[in-house]
Amino acid sequence: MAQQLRTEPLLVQCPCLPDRELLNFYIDRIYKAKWITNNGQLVQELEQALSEFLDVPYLVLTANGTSALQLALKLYDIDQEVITTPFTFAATGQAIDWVGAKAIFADIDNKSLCLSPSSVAEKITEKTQAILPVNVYGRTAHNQEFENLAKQHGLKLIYDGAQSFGAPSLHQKLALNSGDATALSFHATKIFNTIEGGALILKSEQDYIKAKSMINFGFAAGMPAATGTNAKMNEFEAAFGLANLQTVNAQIKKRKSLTEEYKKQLRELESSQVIRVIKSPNYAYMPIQFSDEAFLFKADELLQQQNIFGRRYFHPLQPGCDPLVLPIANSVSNKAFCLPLHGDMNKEDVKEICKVIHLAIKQLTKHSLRLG
Ligand code: T4K
Repeated sequence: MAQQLRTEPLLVQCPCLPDRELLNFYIDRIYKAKWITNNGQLVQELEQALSEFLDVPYLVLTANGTSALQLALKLYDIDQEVITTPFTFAATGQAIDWVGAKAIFADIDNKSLCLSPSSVAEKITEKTQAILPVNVYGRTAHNQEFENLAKQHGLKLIYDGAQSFGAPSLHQKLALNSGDATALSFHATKIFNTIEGGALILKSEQDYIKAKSMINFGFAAGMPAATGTNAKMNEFEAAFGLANLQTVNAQIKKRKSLTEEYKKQLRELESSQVIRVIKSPNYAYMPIQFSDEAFLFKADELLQQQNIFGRRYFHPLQPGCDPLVLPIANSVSNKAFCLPLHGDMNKEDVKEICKVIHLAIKQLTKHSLRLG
């Protein structure tokens, strides 16, 4: 491989920064109003704009995706067992733990990489109160089966849709409108960001009013009415969001064209089954799955030598789970790798990354490693 030329690291994600003039317009409004948090005008505008953009009935903005998940669990008084996936970011299990409930891990489906309904069905006990699937890489699957299971056993169905932000589409509609509630993350590294931030999508006005109160110390009509928390988004984050929302479709388009280039460059490795290119329907991530963990290690090593940094989303599995009884999640977690994908890169970057992956495979197969 040629000597490292890249002076700036190419990271797995890079935040989308809004147009400065547009951001200043919103910040000027904050200065004029002298109102910087507690359900200010910009938070209200962003809430409305996002409900329309995502085409969802009710949406409550929160401090981050983790607090949106905690809010959903508290909203439905979940304090016993919640069945979820081991193949997700640490926040999913931690949110369950934080509200005093217990995460019970079911295995994932090998094709969708999302929680497997048959594995969930095996874990339901009299203590189960909710099913919490995760829209991994923006994917969503088995929604009807989960609806049926929840209905049959009287369970709440709460989706972790932290990675699910996307342009309107049928898939997107399904991803955001299933179950009782869906938590979103607007963290800096997400397609749409408010620096830190998140939202909870809800189906009923009653849940919406309760959730709005819960993120503001349980206040109702200016008085503390129930136990709540402080999970509010502030006006500067909302300003960032309102400005970023103007360009989010362009961002998604750029990610789509980079994803297509990746697919083109990796086609040969995919047809020889050395890797599987995993679809991220909203272009949130560029995940691939190696047929052998050794390929992953080699590719990562050679990429790092070129100052390029992918990420093992998600490895290891969630703390507290036993990988030995979750064979599919364990195998996928050992071989999945997210390549850089964001608006700050171009097709030449993609070609370089794929060239390094080809080289890694070549180096290892030369040493007669058999594909699994
Ligand atoms: N559920 C799921 C399924 C999730 O994926 C997440 C969050 C949540 C729940 C919880 O939502 P939040 O409470 O976070 O809103 C990052 C994000 O921090 C996290 O939000 C996200 N998932 C997760 C998948 O990715 P790390 O630990 O990988 O972050 P970090 O700091 O290593 O950054 C990732 C890459 O981005 C690095 O290469 C550095 C780069 N970066 C990062 C930041 C913050 C930048 O270039 N600029 C930046 O400002 O978790």
